[in-house]
Amino acid sequence: MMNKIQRLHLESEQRRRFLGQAGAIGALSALGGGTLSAFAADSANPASVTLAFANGKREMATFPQKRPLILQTARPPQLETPMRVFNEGILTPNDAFFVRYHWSAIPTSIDPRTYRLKIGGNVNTPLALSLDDLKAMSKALQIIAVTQCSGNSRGFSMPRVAGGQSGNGAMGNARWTGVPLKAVLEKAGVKAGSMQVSFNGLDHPPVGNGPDFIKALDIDHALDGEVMLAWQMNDVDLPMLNGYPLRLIVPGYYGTYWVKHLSDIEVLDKPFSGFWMNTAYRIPDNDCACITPGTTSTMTPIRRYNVRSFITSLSDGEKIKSGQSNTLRGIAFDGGYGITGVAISSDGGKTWQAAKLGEDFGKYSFREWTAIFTPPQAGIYELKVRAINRIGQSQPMDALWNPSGYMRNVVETTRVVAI
Ligand SMILES: Nc1nc2c(c(=O)[nH]1)N[C@H]1C(S)=C(S)[C@@H](COP(=O)(O)O)O[C@H]1N2
Ligand SMILES: [Mo]
Repeated sequence: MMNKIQRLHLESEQRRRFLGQAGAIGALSALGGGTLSAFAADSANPASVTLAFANGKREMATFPQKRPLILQTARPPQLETPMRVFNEGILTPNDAFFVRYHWSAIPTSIDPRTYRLKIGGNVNTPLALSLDDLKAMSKALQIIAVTQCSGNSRGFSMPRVAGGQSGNGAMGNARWTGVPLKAVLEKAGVKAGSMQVSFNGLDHPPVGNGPDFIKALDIDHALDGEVMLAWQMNDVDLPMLNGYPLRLIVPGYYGTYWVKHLSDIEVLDKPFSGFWMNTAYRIPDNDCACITPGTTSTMTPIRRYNVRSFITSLSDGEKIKSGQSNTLRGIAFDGGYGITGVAISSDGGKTWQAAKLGEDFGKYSFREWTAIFTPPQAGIYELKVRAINRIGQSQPMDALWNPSGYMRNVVETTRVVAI
């Protein structure tokens, strides 16, 4: 355990690093309500947490506009949401929403008056749109959708793989407000023969050092009316670390496509070619996106989420009373077909009981579920949760494996002790 002085030192160290990155003196004021205050460690706000895999100890750290979150790296900021947050409600609060970046040169201050979104390439009329232009363009679109990092839960991969060793908290669910990407592309006039659209943000690699983070979508996907440009998250401006002032929302698709601080859109008359599509974020090109460790496969870009579900009301090792009924609660989601069923087992998967689904906030949202569990006698119970979606996709009982630790969606197990 760290003592209070060490903790404060760690925080001020992180604060210095974060604010020092772009040398942005104005960062504090630009971040407005951002809180940089130290926090006191107690059981609700521990100074560190231990994720349930080897070397899983992580400090909690406070970044601008964020409550203490699980620290993966400080430079660039990579923060994970503690699982108990997902039990507080179906929308993940902005100050608890996870953060992921690839390069440390991230913007810490952006002037909304001079910010412009450029649209160019294979279009009739290249555009440079202000935030006001965007807001005036079409009726605002709202959608509740999950963002999940491809490598969420990577730390549980066996055999272990390289990359950020995340627990299950590199995901979140928010209400996004913006305009359909389609409206912007139509305003620019997409020329015949266009194949893909690429997206770049204001962050960049350290000078002369590595490929800029740019992602691409097929033209039909970009024009589907659901992919959107959002300036609000849960009804307020995007937090800086989640992409202020504008980010791409790609419902049902892994977070890697949700480009933050979006600044350049380019329509392409041929497939995009770049590191973050051609080399990184690729999965085995088969139905399970999986291979046997030690073998190889042809690879394809990662796309939609598979089905996942979690118990959020109890954590591993928690004690409950035998003979008393407990309401188990949790969340489930998928890549946009919609969750149609959730089942619970209290005997390690031998028998299952249907859970009750909560309110439907749309096919891209977390879906709440509840189930009653009464442990008949004292002992250890292996609780398992498994969801199924509209097209019959579910979760494997044994974890699937791929070399990047992407798309983990094994049936989760929570062991509780009835006393
Ligand atoms: N500009 C920019 N956008 C980005 C990234 C990035 O490094 N730079 N990372 C992507 C990845 S891999 C993920 S998982 C999501 C995370 O979104 P969040 O930080 O808002 O949680 O942002 C995506 N958008
Ligand atoms: Mo990611």
